[in-house]
Amino acid sequence: MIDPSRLGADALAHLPTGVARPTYDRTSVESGIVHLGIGAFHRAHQAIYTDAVLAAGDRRWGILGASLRSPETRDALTPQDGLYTMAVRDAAGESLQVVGSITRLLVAPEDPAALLAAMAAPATRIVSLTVTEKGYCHRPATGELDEDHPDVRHDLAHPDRPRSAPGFIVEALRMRRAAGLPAFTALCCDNLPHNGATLQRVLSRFAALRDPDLGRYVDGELRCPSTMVDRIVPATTDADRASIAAALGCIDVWPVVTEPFSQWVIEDRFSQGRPEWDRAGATFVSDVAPYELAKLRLLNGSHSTLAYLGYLAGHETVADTMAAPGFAALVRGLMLREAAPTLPAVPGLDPESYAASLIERFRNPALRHRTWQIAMDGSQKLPQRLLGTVRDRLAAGQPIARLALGVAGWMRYVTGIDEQQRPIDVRDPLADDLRRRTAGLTSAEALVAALLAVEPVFGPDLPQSLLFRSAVEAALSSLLHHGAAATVAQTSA
Ligand code: CS2
Repeated sequence: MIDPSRLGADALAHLPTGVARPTYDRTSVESGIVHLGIGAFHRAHQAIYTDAVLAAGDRRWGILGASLRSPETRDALTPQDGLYTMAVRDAAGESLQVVGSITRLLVAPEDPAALLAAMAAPATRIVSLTVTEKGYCHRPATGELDEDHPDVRHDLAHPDRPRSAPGFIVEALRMRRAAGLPAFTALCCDNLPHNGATLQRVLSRFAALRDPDLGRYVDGELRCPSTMVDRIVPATTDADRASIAAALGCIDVWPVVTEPFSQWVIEDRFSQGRPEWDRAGATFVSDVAPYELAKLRLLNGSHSTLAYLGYLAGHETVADTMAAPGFAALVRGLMLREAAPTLPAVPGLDPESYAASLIERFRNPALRHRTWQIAMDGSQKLPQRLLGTVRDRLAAGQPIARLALGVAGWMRYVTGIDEQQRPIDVRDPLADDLRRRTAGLTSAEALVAALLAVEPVFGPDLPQSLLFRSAVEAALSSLLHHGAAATVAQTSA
């Protein structure tokens, strides 16, 4: 039964003229891409580039989206024929676009066989992923498969009913091989270091644990190009739903909100062809590494630092945090004085203007990007965002004061108690372990000792560095005694 008040194929013709909408016949679209993890980031990034490719006439690249965890997105978008709205916002205002590139949605836990069938289908040429850093079942400090991960153990024991992304991908590859079909390309679109190589390593090892011959096949036949993905996409709020419904004249249960800026750099290494995403603004290169490193260390390193210290200082959003004394200077210093000197040259990227554009993006008053949202999964994010930079600075005998303050902010945050003695809702795969390790500890020395011992985060080397330990202890001591706002306000630019 069509709900006239709800966004859907029938509502497209009635939308206000200013709202962009799909101009192509969606019924002629083939699903050439299966995407794992249809969260807001994917829907404001890859799905937008792909929508433009479909509009340009290549109908092979529709997206079949699958959630590996919850049915929410499927439940929201399926009654809307897969359509949803992207709101692009900045100080100048808002523009709306209804997006048509996602043509079907599945929920893996409900029907793993249906997802495997879609991934093993002849038309499927690319399997892409945004499953967040923790969705790869790897050890963040080393990038190796975590063979003790409960989902890995489950999927090795039940290969035809996987739970994890590695489990689904390897089983689908086995099915394609058995059917005489070529391997698809596996395209990681998450903020992992060397994300293509990390995915390849995880999949090859998982396959080898299942069957050494399958391991050799995955190693030899599967291509996992690396990518650098960039767009700030806060979680959608009810206020967003209400304002967008008012602008559309109908209800979209799950729109996405984002900024004007978008970047996608992709290693051009696909086994069965790929969409011309470059015609929609993406960049194909032979080596993504310099772009990825710059983005992870400058943008994401600053984001995590702002998230922990901003949250502790009582700021709900990144824009609020940037308006408070010392925070803009702190991240400018972290980017230009500490991170940028560790980067190789990046074609077309000047660190000064890149840092200035990031500061403008962080300041965007129209985006309510919560510090709490970015603070999630720090144990999975810190290695590539701050600790890699720390290692390079220590190796070069260079100071690390601002990086150490970012790490100390995370340590203070994962104690789970804020500066008003209220509990913090710490979301992290290691949250229970981190809380156990810090329970009852009050001194900077004791907290640093307890948390540096978390090897999946800090590895075997950083706990041995007296320079690192003392820098983090000094920063944490200031946070404990003076609070985040005062500590940041007195940090030099
Ligand atoms: C953020 C990223 O939540 C987070 O961890 O730092 O999602 C960030 O917004 C994107 O990487 C920007 O491209």
